[in-house]
Amino acid sequence: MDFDSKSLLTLDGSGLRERFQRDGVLVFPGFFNEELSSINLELEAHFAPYQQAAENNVDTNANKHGCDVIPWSPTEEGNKTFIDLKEHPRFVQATEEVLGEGFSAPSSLVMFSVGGGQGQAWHQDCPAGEALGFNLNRLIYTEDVSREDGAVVFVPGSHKAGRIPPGDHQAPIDGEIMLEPKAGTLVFLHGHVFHRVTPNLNQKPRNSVNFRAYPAGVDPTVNCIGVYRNDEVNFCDKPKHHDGTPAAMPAK
Ligand SMILES: O=C(O)CCC(=O)C(=O)O
Repeated sequence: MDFDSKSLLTLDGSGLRERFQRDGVLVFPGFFNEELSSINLELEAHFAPYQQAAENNVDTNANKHGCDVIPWSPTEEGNKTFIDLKEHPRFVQATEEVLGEGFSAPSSLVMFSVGGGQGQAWHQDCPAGEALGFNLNRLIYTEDVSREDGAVVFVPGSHKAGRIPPGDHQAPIDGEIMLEPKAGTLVFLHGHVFHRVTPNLNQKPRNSVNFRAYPAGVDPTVNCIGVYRNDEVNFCDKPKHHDGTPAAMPAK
């Protein structure tokens, strides 16, 4: 299966939708270009203190052991660069082609990890099942991401396979594709697709920008429960801090 082809950019709306329904994944290399430098400046400014703290081994809330993803919601803070990115006309159009009219995208989530992070264990962003609906991850990579930085791995078609089976957090699953996205790549990833991020093997920080979107009528609270191979995590009770192993469910 070809997940790194520019041809996706030339598919018409119905082609995109059909391909998304089949695979649960669309990869658009080079979707963003001239926007990248200003986004990277914003990211650098926001995350510099965290990076500095990590380099100096300072134990802050943000880089506590077992917390290697530091989240940021820039549009909620009124950050103009990220608001413009979210409203980028081709980006909105591609989303509409895949999800249909009336989709919502209430939030933004930048995930930053300092070097040496554990990546993210296999998961689905919400419980599989037609009734609840799903989120669409709209992931933007603003810098080249290599295998050593933390590749994103997904199993095409697994959004139709029900709950992710039990197993090891990073053990390969049949049919998985490992993507090392280049700067400017946009990935549309169905929230039920099995996916993970491989551990960061170097000291280079890694980030991804995610503007999650929901088909009309789907409540964003579908994302409250993250589904891991051996566990579930209630992110509405607990902030999304991945450390490669799921946090325990709060006692009922
Ligand atoms: O950072 C990435 O590449 C993927 C993020 C992800 O898995 C998620 O937001 O659920």
